[in-house]
Amino acid sequence: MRLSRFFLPTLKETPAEAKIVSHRLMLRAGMIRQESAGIYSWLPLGLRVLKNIETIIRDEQDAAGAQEILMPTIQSADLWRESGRYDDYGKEMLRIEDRHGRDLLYGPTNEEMVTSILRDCIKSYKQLPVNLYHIQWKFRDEVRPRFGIMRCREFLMKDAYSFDLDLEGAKRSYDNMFAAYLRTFARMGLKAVPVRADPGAIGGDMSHEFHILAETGESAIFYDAAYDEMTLDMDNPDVAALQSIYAAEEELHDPEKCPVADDRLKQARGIEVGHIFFFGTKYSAAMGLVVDGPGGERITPEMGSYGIGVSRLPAAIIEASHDENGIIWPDSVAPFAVGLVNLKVSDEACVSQCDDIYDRLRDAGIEALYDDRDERPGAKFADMDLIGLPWQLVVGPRGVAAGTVELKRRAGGEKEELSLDSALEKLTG
Ligand code: P5A
Repeated sequence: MRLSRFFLPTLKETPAEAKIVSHRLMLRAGMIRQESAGIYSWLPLGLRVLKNIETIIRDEQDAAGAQEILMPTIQSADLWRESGRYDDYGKEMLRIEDRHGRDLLYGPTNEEMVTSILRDCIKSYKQLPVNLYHIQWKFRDEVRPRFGIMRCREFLMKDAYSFDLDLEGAKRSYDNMFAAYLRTFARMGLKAVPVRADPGAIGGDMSHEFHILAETGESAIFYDAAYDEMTLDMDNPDVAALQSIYAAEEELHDPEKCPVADDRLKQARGIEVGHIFFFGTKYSAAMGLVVDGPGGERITPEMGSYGIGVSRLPAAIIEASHDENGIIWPDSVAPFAVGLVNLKVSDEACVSQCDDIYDRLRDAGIEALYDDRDERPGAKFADMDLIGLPWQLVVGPRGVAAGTVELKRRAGGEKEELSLDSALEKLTG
């Protein structure tokens, strides 16, 4: 993509309303735009990151055996009357009336809907276990939307729902998602801390939140130093060992009853990027989801649900990975792999060299953002640092004469003068 054609409305000034660094950088880098309180448009640079994050999540959900579906954003109030949550959910639910006077709502979550799908579509124990997920927009009329897309009203969630025949199977499904979450966040360059949490409006008696440590995190978490000392094999994380380590979100942490000695107890701020729940038959029983067992007995499936804050993740990643000049994207989610910078667009040799590199990168399957604008080098470097692409490949008249290019790694800032072939090799390797 040529930067001269790319819709990238960067801001020079730091927007006054943005209180935390991820919000400031996302606005300055032209990733998002606020439409109304807690409601955002995603501009091309931001959407590319969001899509990459979605892809990693989808990949790990599929690998864990969950199957993708797509449920609507608008739901019927009657479904929620069946579970009893229509009245319980309160003001966070956006309620809508259609032209026929029927009560609808913009879904804040989908436990009821997915339970009704299973109720209508399965009859036998042979059709279980099953885990269905979707990646869909949600609406929660938060009292205080803040920090940009971190806590907003309209947000993208990955939500999965598991159905099992017995408690043992349900715990296996829970642990399976637990492990998938650790892998998912690790692939985004994030170390997530799983902590016991309060299930709140979703219900049930066991839940874990996954937190990214950051000063600006909205939650306080407490955990045993053993977690930091543990080496985790992300391909096959030891879920039982992890769950046995004390770790709790503020509301569940009771200093009186905490089994960890003071000098071993860590306190930190965290951004909640995922939350998983085990709630047994709360929805299946209330909504009459039953299957026939092997001996003709009626079985009410045990359920769990598993959420990831997809649209919160770009902000969480930025909180964890930035410097004073801007964002530092991990390779796996970066909007482009490399920024190709032409320092002098009035120089024919530079232009033809850059055009050639641009074609070769494309042929090698590497996505580049090609800064072909007629701007000062300082402005080009500042923009590249701001938008945080993992590599910068810089072409100027001196290098062209010497047969070299400069390759800079955004994280760490190391620069190397290399022949074009070695630079390309480094990028493709
Ligand atoms: C789990 C999946 C649920 O809704 N039902 C389906 C369960 N869980 S949750 O904890 O309430 O939300 C899951 C994740 O969504 C993100 N999230 C938000 N992101 C941005 N703005 C919000 N207002 C918001 N609310 C929740 C969080 O990452 C949360 O862990």
